[in-house]
Amino acid sequence: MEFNRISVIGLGYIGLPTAAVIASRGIEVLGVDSNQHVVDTINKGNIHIVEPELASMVHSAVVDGFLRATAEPEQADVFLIAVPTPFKAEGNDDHVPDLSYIEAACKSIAHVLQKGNLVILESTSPVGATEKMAQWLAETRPDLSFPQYAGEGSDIRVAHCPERVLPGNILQELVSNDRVVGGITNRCSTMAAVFYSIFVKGECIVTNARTAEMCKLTENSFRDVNIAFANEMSIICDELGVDVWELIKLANRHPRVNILKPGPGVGGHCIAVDPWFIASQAPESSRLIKTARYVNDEKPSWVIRKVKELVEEVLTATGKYEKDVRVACLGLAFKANIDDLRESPAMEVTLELSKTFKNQVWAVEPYLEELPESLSSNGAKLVGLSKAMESDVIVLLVDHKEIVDYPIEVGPNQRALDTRGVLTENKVFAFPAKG
Ligand code: SAJ
Repeated sequence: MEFNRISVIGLGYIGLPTAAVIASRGIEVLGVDSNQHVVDTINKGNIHIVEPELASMVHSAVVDGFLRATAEPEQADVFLIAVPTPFKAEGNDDHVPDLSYIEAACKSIAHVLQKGNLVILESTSPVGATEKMAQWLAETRPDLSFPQYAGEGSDIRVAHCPERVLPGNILQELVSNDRVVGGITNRCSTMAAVFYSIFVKGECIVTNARTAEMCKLTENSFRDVNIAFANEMSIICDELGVDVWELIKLANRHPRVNILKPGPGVGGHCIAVDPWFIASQAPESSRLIKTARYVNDEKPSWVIRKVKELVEEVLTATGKYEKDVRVACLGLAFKANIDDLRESPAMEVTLELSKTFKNQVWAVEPYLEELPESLSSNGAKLVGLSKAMESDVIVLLVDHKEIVDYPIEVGPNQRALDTRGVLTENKVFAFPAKG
């Protein structure tokens, strides 16, 4: 089978880098996105998201004629679906995944499908989504045979291959990570694995579609549960007067202990979302997974309470009026060294503080040129690190390189809450010292 023309449906944080990497191998890629602004931006050789090295890769791919964007699907050999899988409507306590974007993508490509095509779902999905996708395609194209009915000899092959790349390091991980490929049939899996081997240097490991779906959800749930443990330890240690950062360094000296880092909460659109896909399908049995979600979701409120206590301490120590206190929040992104504010616990903390302490919050975010309206409308101001050092309470929320490298000193009348362990001295001395 030849892979001469690849169509990527959904040109977001996963679809666009994937399209660019494939195009950089000299293969024709057609990117499809329903947002005309995204299509126009890419066709001009520009990008609408921030990811290291992506801009130059997309620019070259467009200029060299290997990457083109369009709002309407066209014929191709392989269709990669990388559309969002959010929760259903806001306020949905059951966190049921919304597959409507996948359904719409299937319906949009169905009319251009040809015998021999391979359709791969990359979106993180609940177990059974790939089977549903195959069903939606089959319903729209009764003239073609699909693997769920025709087995190995089907006209169209369908597989799931979840994306597993880390924002901030996407272009490297797209190539170096192993891929888990789960087809509706063995032939679907093999064909998808051969396709990925065009640009993936890691191994392509073959399984079935349901296991591949569950594998992705399991990876992110594993990380969420482990971060919840670290976050819970940080709260317990605060109560018991133990430095959690020193504690974790010491405990991690044990050969079978590897505790992750506490933080202000878990952000992003993956780790805080995917565990719910498991919980919504197995609600009775997912007790640990759900508890981890609650622990991580409650961490920003704990941070906010601690900051309010520190403001009280400053008032007592200095005799200042509350209206004269300044709170500096260092970092707004959902994690270090990226500009992404979506689902960011640092944003949640800063927003709440800016409402409580109107016109008194200073925010530092090296990756922003202006503050989001939600913060500026509450009188928060974007400042540099040196100005932030003049504040009364310093709240360190994101360990961006610029913040870690800055020599932060907390004066006698100042207070600091370090949610990322940046200010903690290295108190773990090995003896005899290794030279
Ligand atoms: N975090 C901590 N402490 C830690 C590690 C992370 O508080 O020790 C926080 C971060 O600050 C951030 C959140 O967790 O707010 C998530 O960050 P992350 O770096 O753990 O993960 P993401 O969301 O950027 O990417 C994850 C990755 N999954 C795993 O590492 C298992 C990535 O490989 C997936 O492709 C991605 O989710 C995805 O798209 O699903």
